[in-house]
Amino acid sequence: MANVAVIGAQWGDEGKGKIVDWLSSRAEIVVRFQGGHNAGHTLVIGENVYKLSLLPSGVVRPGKLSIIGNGVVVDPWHLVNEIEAIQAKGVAITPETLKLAENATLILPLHGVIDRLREAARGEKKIGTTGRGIGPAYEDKVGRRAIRVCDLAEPETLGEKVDNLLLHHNALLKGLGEAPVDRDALIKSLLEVAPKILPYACSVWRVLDEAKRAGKRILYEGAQAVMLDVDHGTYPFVTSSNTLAGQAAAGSGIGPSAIGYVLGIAKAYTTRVGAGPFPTELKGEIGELIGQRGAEFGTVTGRKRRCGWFDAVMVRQAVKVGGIHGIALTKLDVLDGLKEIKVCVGYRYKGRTYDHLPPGLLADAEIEPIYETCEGWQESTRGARSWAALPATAIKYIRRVEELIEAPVALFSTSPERDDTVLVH
Ligand code: 2SA
Ligand code: MG
Repeated sequence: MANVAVIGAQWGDEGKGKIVDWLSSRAEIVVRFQGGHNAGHTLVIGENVYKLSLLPSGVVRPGKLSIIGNGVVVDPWHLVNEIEAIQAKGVAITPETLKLAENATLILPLHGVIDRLREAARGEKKIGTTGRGIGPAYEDKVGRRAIRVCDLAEPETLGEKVDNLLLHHNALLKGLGEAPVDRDALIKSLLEVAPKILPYACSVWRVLDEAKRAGKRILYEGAQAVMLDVDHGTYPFVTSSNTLAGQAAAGSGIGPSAIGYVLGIAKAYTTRVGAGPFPTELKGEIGELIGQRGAEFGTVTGRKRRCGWFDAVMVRQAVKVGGIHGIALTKLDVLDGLKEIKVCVGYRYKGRTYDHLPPGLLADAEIEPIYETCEGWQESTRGARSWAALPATAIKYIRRVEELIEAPVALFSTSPERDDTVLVH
């Protein structure tokens, strides 16, 4: 197996965690390269359920090296809590098994405050963020005023950096009539958390370079998805990072040739959490049914996910812009028993048809999906462990999806269990 990058091909929650966990049995290193604790993965391993949001999914497998790359925004307090929660389940996490990029940007409490204030101010027009401070932290990074992991190791210059940061934020907070951030309290809490995360900090690029030269297999674990990418997604209803596989290189400090195979994850239907356009959304009974059966609630915030039919136009675009070689199709079993299954093959808008997502029109509710109807299957596919165990109509559905998205379905999965993952090609 070459190195693999796993990315979401829709709007997130496609089941990346499960696939990454499954693939990590064949890799030595698992790397997160963007996003932060806005991601949410639920791993079901035997009796144990692990909820991860910042730690790479390989962390629950003994003997794997987990890496948090520089492209990730790291809330140090959250990181400590998550490490402790996973350790409490008997999983060993040590500076030998977890490496944190010293040049990663920190999420500070003020970022969460700003995120939530802005969302409240937008009212009806809110993005529907996770409220975790992701956007404001990336803004500070690009604005060249962020506090980074390595800054925690230099208490003598931390005050200066915090002053530079607050020069920006306190002026804005004042304008909004909000209390300014207390400089000394922020420095104190950063210095308190520092000894808990600094043992994991290192030059991740060097670790990866050595791994690459030693021929170790690397798995890059994307968070969120192509349609939430800040450039290629349904802007402005996106997250604040690049979620494409290309970011795996920049977000961890390794050249693009070290990425290898790009696996996109897509559900056999579509979900979205948060606001923004969703042409194939089903607001009635079928949408409810899919949501119930698929247990479609956010891992991080518990928010109910919006559900709809598979949008082949959107996934095809994700395949192209994401450089996706193959798709892992998940949650096929959720569609069991439906008489008919629809697939979006184009959009209609003001009398014109489109075979792609027009960036300027997307936010318009008037955009209408053009559907093709596939025959459903009455048999249960839950836990199917081979291609042969699938009903003929389910196979036909998968084949049609492959044609429409112009990429092969390389894997499919039919339950949250680690072993119910089938390699097709
Ligand atoms: P943010 O917080 O700034 O990244 O939010 C911006 C948009 O990105 C969406 N987003 C997500 N969508 C799906 N899943 C995500 N992670 C959690 C999960 C979500 C949860 O895996 O279940 O628990 O609610 C995720 N993270 C960000 C978000 O909904 C906004 O549309
Ligand atoms: Mg998730």
